[in-house]
Amino acid sequence: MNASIARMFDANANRAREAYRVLEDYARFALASQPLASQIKADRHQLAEILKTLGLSDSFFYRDASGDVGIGIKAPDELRRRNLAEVVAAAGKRLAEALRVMEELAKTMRPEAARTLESMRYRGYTVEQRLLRAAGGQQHQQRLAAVRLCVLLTESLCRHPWRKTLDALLAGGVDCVQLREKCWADAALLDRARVVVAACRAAGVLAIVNDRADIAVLAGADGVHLGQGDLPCSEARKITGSDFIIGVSTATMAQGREAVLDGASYIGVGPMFPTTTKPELQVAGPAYAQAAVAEMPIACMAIGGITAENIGALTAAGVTAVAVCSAVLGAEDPQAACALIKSLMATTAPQTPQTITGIDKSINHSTTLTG
Ligand code: TZP
Ligand code: MG
Repeated sequence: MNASIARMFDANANRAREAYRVLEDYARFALASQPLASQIKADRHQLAEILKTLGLSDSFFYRDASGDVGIGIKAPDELRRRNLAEVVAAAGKRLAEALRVMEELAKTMRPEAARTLESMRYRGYTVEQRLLRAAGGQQHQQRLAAVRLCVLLTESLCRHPWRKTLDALLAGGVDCVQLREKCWADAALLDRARVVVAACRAAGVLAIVNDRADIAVLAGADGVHLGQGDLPCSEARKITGSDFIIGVSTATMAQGREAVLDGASYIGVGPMFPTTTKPELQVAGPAYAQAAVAEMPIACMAIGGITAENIGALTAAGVTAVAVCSAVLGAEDPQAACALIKSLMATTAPQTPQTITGIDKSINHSTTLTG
């Protein structure tokens, strides 16, 4: 046994084991994700097997911590982690580095072991990405679970000037504003989005842009809302990153499930009732909302033709969040219309998003991640 190789292997096996432990504990205790935790545990055990096949199980005999010249060398960022997501990211990076070093060393011994270490490194990237995505998703779920009323803001549907209307929504207790201007030029949409985002941020209200992930990101919005014909959620995430709300319109359970697996933060469910705002759509009805709320592990926002008069059918179906357009924008008093809908929603219990355990089905897929 080459002592230098054994010593390097020992150091990097320790690094990898520690990193696996951090990731595993995060999956287990923070996310309660059984599939992710067991995947990480399986890889940790596979590392022990590799060490065995390379005859390195006892490499700790070569350990010499007191003679390690690198022990006092510290980078300034090593002691700084702002949140759990940064702890996970640091562990993911350490894992990849350690596996890469072992992979190179294994090439001098058994190329098959090097290949296995390489595939473990790639699995590590995927697991880290999934953990971080789920971490971002958890924060979103908390904010989205508190949403009772989202208003879709379209200037042409406002009875009063749009800016006054926005102020009325904010004063009326809206929880989320979705800017929905379908045919505007990009520059005008970006300008409008920036104004809406600033006003919402000042009021502590979520701001979402319809259709356009690029404009949503540029405007500093909290999220983007996508229809069935827009960018798929997993593609939009390449623009927005994981720390961004993505809502997806759905009209059936199949579309709802697909949106969840594609990484949506919430789904719009509808239309609940006939609507003049989007008359071409077939009504999905409160039965769909009821089924979606019962099954989906993410927030569900009922939408389409919702008014103070028909909202009772939705609250009775377990709906806790509604998205409304014409009933508020076209009201003589949009502030009062918001406040009324909010009060009708107030008696509903908060949505309790499930852990990601229930939707985390594609752990062995190397493609799209969920969470
Ligand atoms: N998606 C499904 S129904 C709908 C959208 C955008 C329209 C919602 O507007 P309204 O006026 O509240 O029916
Ligand atoms: Mg759209």
